[in-house]
Amino acid sequence: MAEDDDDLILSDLPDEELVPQMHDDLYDGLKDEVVEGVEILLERGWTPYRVLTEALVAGMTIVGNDFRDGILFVPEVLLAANAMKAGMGILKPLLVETGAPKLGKMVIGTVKGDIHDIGKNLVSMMMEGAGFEVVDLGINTDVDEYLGALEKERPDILGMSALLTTTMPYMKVVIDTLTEKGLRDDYIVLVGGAPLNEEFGRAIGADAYCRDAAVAVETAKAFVARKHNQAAAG
Ligand code: B1M
Repeated sequence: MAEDDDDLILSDLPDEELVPQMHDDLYDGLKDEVVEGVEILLERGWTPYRVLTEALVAGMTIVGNDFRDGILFVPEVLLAANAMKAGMGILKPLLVETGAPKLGKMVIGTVKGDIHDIGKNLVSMMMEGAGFEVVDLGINTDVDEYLGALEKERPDILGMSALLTTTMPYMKVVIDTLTEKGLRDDYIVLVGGAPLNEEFGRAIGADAYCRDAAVAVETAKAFVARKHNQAAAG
């Protein structure tokens, strides 16, 4: 951004100027400034979730739009993503702070061929914050890695993330493999990622498509409660 911003003292800005400034700083990949902005908002009493959605996710949406429109390119987007991750790093311990008993367990990973992990990380954070235990397999996860983790961890939920139209069909490969092995009904399968929708979720045989991290938490809670009720009744 412009050199005039060099002298900008973020803590002097009121919230309504600080947040757009943080969007600019995220856009410019200014990690330290994004972290500082996050800390200032927290000190001002913002909830971690509000900082996450209004300052970070909203800023990343602007980055995404300009990436789509050919205004930003991969190196710039990587810098923005790193700044976003640094900000999320501050929020994570606050979002996952919970003394509540575990509601259930989820194994999650971004599918094979796909290295986008910001959304998945956000879902993991929010799920942990809501009281789920999360085992994160990372990016570029192939079917054997998913199956190995399911066998080892015995989670209630399998979560898959994909951000590319070319990688989202891999979710079906994983679900079909579970079906072939007679394991499909052992897990609640939740999928998400920007190019997906409900229809796609249904078509590949997932239990639900989750539009965002908050929906993922609500959906997970509802399915796990249903599973426990069925187990109690059966
Ligand atoms: Co990429 N990229 N990217 N990228 N990138 C997109 C996805 C794209 C839409 C940009 C665009 O053109 N507008 C486009 C895909 C087009 C398409 O497939 N139709 C694209 C492309 C093309 C590419 C490359 C191919 C570019 C290239 O190399 N030419 C390449 C692919 C590399 C690969 O994966 N093999 C690539 C690379 C990258 C970077 C490395 C630079 C970086 C990723 C850094 C990282 O993740 N560590 C990057 C980024 C940052 C983006 C955008 C700009 C932002 C994604 C993001 O983090 N969003 C993205 C544009 C966009 O999405 N508008 C784009 C913020 C995040 C909070 O949202 O991930 O949607 P999201 O997650 C949400 C929900 O979707 C949901 O909850 C989350 C939180 O609310 N959700 C789940 C997600 N996963 C879930 C799982 C669940 C539940 C909910 O399980 C239960």
